[in-house]
Amino acid sequence: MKNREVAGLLYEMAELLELHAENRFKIIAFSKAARAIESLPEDISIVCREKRLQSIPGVGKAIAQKVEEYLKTGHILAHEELLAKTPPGLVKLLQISGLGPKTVFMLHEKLNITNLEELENAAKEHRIRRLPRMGPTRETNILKSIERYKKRSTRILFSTAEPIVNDILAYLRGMAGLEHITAAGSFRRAKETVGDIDILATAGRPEEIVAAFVRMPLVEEVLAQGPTKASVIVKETIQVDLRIVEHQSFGTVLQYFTGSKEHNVRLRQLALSRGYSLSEYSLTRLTDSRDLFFDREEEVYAALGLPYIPPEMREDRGEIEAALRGTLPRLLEQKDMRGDLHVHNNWSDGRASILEMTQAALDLGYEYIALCDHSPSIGIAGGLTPEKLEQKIQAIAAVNEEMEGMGITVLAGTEVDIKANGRLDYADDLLARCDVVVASVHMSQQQTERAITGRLISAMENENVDIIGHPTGRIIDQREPYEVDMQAILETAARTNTALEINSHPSRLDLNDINAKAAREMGVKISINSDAHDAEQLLTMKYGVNVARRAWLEKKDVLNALSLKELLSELKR
Ligand code: DGT
Ligand code: CA
Ligand code: CA
Ligand code: ZN
Repeated sequence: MKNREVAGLLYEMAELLELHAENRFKIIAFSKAARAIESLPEDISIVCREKRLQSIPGVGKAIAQKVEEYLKTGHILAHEELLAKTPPGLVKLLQISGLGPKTVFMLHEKLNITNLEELENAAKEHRIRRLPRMGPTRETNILKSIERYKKRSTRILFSTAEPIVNDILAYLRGMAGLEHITAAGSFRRAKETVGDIDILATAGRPEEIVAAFVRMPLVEEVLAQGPTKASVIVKETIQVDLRIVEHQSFGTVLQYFTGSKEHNVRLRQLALSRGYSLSEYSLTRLTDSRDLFFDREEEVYAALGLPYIPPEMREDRGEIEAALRGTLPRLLEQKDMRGDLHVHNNWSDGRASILEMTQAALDLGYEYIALCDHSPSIGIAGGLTPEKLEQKIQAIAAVNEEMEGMGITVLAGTEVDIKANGRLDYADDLLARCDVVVASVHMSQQQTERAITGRLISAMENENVDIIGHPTGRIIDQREPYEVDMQAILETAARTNTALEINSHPSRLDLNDINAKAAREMGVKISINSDAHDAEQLLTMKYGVNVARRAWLEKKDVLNALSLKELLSELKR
């Protein structure tokens, strides 16, 4: 199928037209048509042969002719003419905020600037300020925008976006006339990182909400503002898009802007196969073009004959098929968590005492908490000598006596290091006396895939090891996962009944959603642990629960969603 190819070409035409300051409507027409063709469920060549191109929504006569030209000759003359008069790096410059098509073209004509680097050099050498309508201020602003653009290309952690979203929603909820408001996009799907923040609302007087939004104290720059939408920058680099939409379409709009794009493409194909065309505005019956409007998202799925699919699952990873078969999982929820099996305390590098951590766990409604200190080879983290670990086991017994009847049990744990040679950092008889053993790789992460995989496998084969901590070692944006044969790890975990951790530290989230989903499919248990070093960090559990939901995990798949009694019989000892 050439659908993607054709769509790509039309998107490019839209960008080129923008650069040459062509008519807005023409530009919008090209990107609309591109989007429609991209998600078309049938082969564009067949549609063309059967002279049905103009039945595709958004494809008019002029664009249909260009598509036909491409399919017949392999090129579009108008596209080649546009390309011929446009240096390749120029299109990208449109993404620098404050640079419109006219300015970009002028910079090209007067200074022969063709890409970002040349633009930056010209600004630094003060060649831009001498141009008509420019001056020193605009030159400085261009430099600032370039800096921001460079930073903006990186995504932000979910946990960074979360307080921003909460602040914005709380702020706008205080406005008169506001009805619904919710975050959409990757944030609503609880992805580990988000590119930008999307917010949708309905309101009686949209202009007033948009005006309040761009004037919020945290807004640093307004990128665009219209009667029903605006885009702003907060915290230097984070883009937030607000759209105020029609009340009657809120269900379809929320569905559309929650994404993912891949899920939406599949859903629209399903709609077509059932005789409907699904857009952000409505579900249109193809036989009589009648629009059905939904103000609730559940109704959109129901109208297509599907149960509600939770946002975290909307990645086209089989959720639509599962929904059709009626086999969607009942996703784990935060309130299902009964304890935390990997937290630290001040016996090693933690900041709170055993008692403080236990009290905090009790306040969260947990039934148990496992206090895991590092082992000796992690010297910098104050790893416990074997003697110290013995003492800690006794101290925990004393705490349990003290907490008798309070409804919480403290488990004596350890996060034992898996050494470079694959051995564990404590003797087996000592490990056997712990209630919970988490084994993790910390040192020699540069080893080959074979070596690291071997270390993890031998740790899992030790009957004292209950959980593998942060199994791939990745830290988002800072450290790549170590080389590891995940398939072999999952097979061994299943065979030895060892749980794998979803470490809920917001920069770790290790296992990630994809690996955790594969683990579930192989019957491997998951333990979601905060790895908290103080009481407050216990609250990061929710980020691990997000990953678990994106991995389709149910309560029964998660070790620490079990009651204490069930947990103790599940653990190997
Ligand atoms: P992000 O921001 O990169 O983390 O990811 P999203 O998923 O939030 O993407 P974004 O902000 O570009 O758009 C929000 C949603 O809008 C997206 O998940 C699906 C929908 N959407 C946006 N553009 C398109 C498109 O070209 N085609 C389709 N089918 N859906 C789109
Ligand atoms: Ca987004
Ligand atoms: Ca967006
Ligand atoms: Zn740890």
